[in-house]
Amino acid sequence: MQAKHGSIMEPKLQTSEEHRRRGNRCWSLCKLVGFVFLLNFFLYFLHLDPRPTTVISWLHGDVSLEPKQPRFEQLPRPGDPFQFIPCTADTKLPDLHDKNHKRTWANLFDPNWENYSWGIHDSSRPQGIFLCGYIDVPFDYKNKSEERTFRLAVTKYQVSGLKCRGETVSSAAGEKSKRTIILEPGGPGGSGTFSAWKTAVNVTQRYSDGQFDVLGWDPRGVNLTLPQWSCFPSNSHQDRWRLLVDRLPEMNDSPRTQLEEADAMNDANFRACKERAGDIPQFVSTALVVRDLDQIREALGEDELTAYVVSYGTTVGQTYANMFPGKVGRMVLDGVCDAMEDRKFSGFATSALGNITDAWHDGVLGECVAAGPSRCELAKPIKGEVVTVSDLEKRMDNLLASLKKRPMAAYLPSDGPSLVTYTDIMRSIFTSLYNPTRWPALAAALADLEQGNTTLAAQLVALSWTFDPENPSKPSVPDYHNLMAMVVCSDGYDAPRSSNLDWWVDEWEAMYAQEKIGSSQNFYYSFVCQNFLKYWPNVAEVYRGTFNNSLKNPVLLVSQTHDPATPLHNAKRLHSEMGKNARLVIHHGYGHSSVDRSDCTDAIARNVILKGVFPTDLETECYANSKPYSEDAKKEDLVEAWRENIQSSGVGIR
Ligand SMILES: *[C@@H]1O[C@H](CO)[C@@H](O)[C@H](O)[C@H]1NC(C)=O
Ligand SMILES: *[C@@H]1O[C@H](CO)[C@@H](O)[C@H](O)[C@H]1NC(C)=O
Ligand SMILES: *[C@@H]1O[C@H](CO)[C@@H](O)[C@H](O)[C@H]1NC(C)=O
Ligand SMILES: *[C@@H]1O[C@H](CO)[C@@H](O)[C@H](O)[C@H]1NC(C)=O
Ligand SMILES: *[C@@H]1O[C@H](CO)[C@@H](O)[C@H](O)[C@H]1NC(C)=O
Ligand SMILES: *[C@@H]1O[C@H](CO)[C@@H](O)[C@H](O)[C@H]1NC(C)=O
Ligand SMILES: CC(=O)N[C@H]1CO[C@H](CO)[C@@H](O)[C@@H]1O
Repeated sequence: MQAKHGSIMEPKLQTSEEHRRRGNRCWSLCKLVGFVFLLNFFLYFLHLDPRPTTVISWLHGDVSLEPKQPRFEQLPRPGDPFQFIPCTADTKLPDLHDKNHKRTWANLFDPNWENYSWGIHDSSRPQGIFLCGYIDVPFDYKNKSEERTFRLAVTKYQVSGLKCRGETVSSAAGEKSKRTIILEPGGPGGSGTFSAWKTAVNVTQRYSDGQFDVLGWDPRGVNLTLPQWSCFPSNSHQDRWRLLVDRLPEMNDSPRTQLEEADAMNDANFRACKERAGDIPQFVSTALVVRDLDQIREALGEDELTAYVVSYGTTVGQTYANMFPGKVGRMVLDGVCDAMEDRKFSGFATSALGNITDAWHDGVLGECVAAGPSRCELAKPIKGEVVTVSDLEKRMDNLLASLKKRPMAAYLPSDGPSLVTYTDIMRSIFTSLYNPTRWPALAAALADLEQGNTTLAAQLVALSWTFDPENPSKPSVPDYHNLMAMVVCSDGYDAPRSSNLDWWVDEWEAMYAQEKIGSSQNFYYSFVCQNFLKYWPNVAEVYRGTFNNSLKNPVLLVSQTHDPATPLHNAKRLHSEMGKNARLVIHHGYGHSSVDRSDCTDAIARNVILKGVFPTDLETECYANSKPYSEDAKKEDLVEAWRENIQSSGVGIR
């Protein structure tokens, strides 16, 4: 097991100009307080000593008494369970073995406000600030003799900003909001702190008119939370391993031979995790994450949970709602999983299959033809003939079949020799289905490949590697692929299964017959679990109750019609069990979760989070604001858009 610290701080969100504005606000506020104070002195003085020179010297004194810098309150506040301090580039969680961790952490407080990260400035309200903190939770809530703890990294965007020292005028500054929107970005393996940095300013505006704080945490085994581990010594080892394993079963004339190899590799992979992480993977199941979430709610001092959870986060959300029905406040579950599926051995993999094809066919190809050649490269007429969806589908089948037979050579100035393989392109297509902003790039790359130009495809594929040649010594980050496997395998640890590989070959064949784009990739997510119990037989806790408990408040389910990961029928199944304890928004749009924005969906979610008002109808239909491929884009921008999308979506099959 290795303990490595990453920096908590994201790049500054804000220009120094904006810093200064906020600084000046506090500064002028402090000046005002100081001035009133001094005015009293001044009047007092006039009585005692009317000599003007003295008065002037006191007024000069006024100026020099004023702080040269705005001075914000010292943090952490005593008794704060999260020990929140303003995040700076130096805030790193204290080591788990540090007996004086609170003092170590408090010493990281930096009085220089220019090092803080402020949110967007809005003249009508104080400027928000990013605060960093942590909370310790037990490995196992049910085993009192288990003394180990996780130290969960927490990042909060506090909309009221910070209090100035001695400030009495605006007492709301620096106070927490009435409710806090807690984020769970999914995965499993998605980083909530990262999500808070990326989305909190947007989330509080979108769902609470900027009124509620937003908090993200890194669940067990994720990103900055301690202990950290990785099954690989470095990012380059992780990439090398992926190169070895990255062959889909259909690549081999005998899928069975491919699965034999994959099974041996999964075994080797988990063996490495066991050596490096020990028994920790027994303590990362969803039920434990749910208990952690309740600790966070409790530590916030809020009676009810307010949350915006996405994808696998909805598994956490629905499990939370049924483990803590009396604590359900205002919860929005976006991109709905069906946690019941996860109790089946390959449930995690199979539920989305039908809709992956729809997303590819109706979405990437169909919307391309609808948008036309000026916006989608694949729609360019061939030999003067207008492109139809069925032509396009045939062309893509041919391209994929040809790549399956033989990869295409490529060259990138940055990497030297490159290759575009069938597996690379299948992965690129599948992951693109998650967000239509990637489709113009995908379409351009596929169109170029058809013409024999591999450059753009190679550029996009290269973005998926974790090794950074510019920064070769960059340490290994906790690898979310393995964390995801550990959570999925824990949640379904007791599902009936066969250890006979023939059973798995049949399983794969049935999936592949149903669907060609995502089935093999999804299949591998379940197949790894074949080797899980060999290394971690004692999963600490799972939730095996039903999902029909009576909740204090209903939850809002938001589910998409063309979601490649969490299909609408998941949400409908869950809704049929939850009944009046849930409301469903059927969001007509592309991509995974409501990335394809809809003002209608947003308004409903805002009513829930800001006002606690739920739709009266059990089901509501909403439509995305716009269609994919709606903007013209240059090729260079396409690569950039792809990179940004990879970085901002972070991780996750779901
Ligand atoms: C904080 O600010 C000071 C002064 O501007 C600077 O010297 C220091 O490097 C900053 N620290 C961080 C962590 O940015
Ligand atoms: C409880 O924790 C202790 C200490 O790690 C361990 O020895 C014991 O096996 C655990 N008991 C159960 C039931 O998991
Ligand atoms: C971990 O979180 C930090 C910020 O909290 C972020 O900068 C970094 O990208 C995250 N890393 C991963 C692998 O999610
Ligand atoms: C949030 O971000 C989305 C796109 O990322 C944007 O369309 C929307 O306007 C933003 N909302 C707010 C309130 O900032
Ligand atoms: C291939 O595509 C790249 C990037 O899209 C472009 O810069 C290059 O000119 C193309 N090469 C040929 C031979 O058309
Ligand atoms: C929940 O569903 C189960 C069957 O799945 C049923 O036995 C139980 O009575 C239901 N509970 C509630 C509160 O409706
Ligand atoms: C939009 C769409 O075609 N959705 C399909 C998703 O998959 C289910 C079956 O798994 C179909 O019933 C839906 O029509």
